[in-house]
Amino acid sequence: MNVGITCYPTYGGSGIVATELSQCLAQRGHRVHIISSSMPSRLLELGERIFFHEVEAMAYPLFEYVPYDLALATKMVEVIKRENLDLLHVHYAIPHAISGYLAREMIHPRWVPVITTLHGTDITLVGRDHSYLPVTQFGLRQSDGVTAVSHFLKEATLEEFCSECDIRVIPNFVDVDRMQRRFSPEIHRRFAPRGEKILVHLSNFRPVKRVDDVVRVFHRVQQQIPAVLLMIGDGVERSNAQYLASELGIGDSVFFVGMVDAIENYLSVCDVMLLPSETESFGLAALEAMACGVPVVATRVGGVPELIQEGETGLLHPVGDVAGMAQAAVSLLAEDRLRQLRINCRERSLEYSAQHVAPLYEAYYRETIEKGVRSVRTRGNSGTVGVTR
Ligand code: GMT
Repeated sequence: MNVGITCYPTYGGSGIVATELSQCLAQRGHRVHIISSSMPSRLLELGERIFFHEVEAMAYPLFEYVPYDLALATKMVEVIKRENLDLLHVHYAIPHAISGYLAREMIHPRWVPVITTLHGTDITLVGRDHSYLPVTQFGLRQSDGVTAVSHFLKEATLEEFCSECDIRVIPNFVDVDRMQRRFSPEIHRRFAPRGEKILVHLSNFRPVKRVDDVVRVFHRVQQQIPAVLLMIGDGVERSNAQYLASELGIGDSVFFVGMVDAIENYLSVCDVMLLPSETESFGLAALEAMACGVPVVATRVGGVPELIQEGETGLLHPVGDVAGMAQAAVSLLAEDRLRQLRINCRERSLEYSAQHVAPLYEAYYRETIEKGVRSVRTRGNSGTVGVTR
């Protein structure tokens, strides 16, 4: 197949999933065209079957905001026509589903299906805001296929956005060959020279991640056992978290390493991940940690309980339960328990391997194309309607 993929290129779960999927599809023989504002941060390299098309959105003094969604739709049309795409797959509904819809209408009477993958905050946070809700609903209804990364997200979407939408759950996945525990004594020594336990948090440091809670949980843990905290990623809440760590007198034990390329090298030296989010539709960072044998202390929100099995691969607590999460982390860090948890985590992550999940997307692509071709035929090539149950 010849597939167009659109995503946010920045450090965030939806962009990571889209990029990993692109690489996977290319390895499986498809031609993949990434259409985005810049090269996705996780894209390791372009290859024979993977191409990048940059969206150039012209600024003009009249525009207070550059109309990126229109420039994206225009680029989509250009790529569909020039590269003869079979399908457009957009990640994160806002505004990508709308740009995809516009592109599909602009190429009429030709037709390519648009599949929208919902990642979480496009429904649970941003999409829910009245300034975006009707247009997000419209984008979903007009998509030829909609997928969600967890059952939680599917149900939330059906309930609040589109009760008649037919949504396929295709979970997030991880490249289990790349993401695996390869312990580096050098990296371990750099952060834990006295053999301290290493707790880790990995995110885009948005308010929804409750990064302050990470620091507060760690503060309690290190009062009980020698430990350090590795903060991987970057975002608006980083400086607040840094300030809090120094206020609590633990600044020297908290390492903010920013965005790093090979996160598996860092995760491989860690003992427990902290993910105290307000909401989390899936929790890709948790899956990546698990693939590297790291159990997770998280909040019991959204799709997290679908991934993390209580007591087997981690422990879950209510949002804001700093004391509970600290106790949970201490209990997981007991050496005997940790050994078994590491094995469980790795085993669980194998159920979410790219080898398992990429074929689900492929099958869905084929189904959607086939369904669309049929519907175009029956409607005399007059375009498609949105997918309904
Ligand atoms: O972080 C966001 O605001 C959006 C998105 C992203 O791009 O990181 O995160 C969501 O998508 C990830 C990939 O599917 C999921 O693993 C995250 O759970 C989800 N974030 C939230 O629901 C907060």
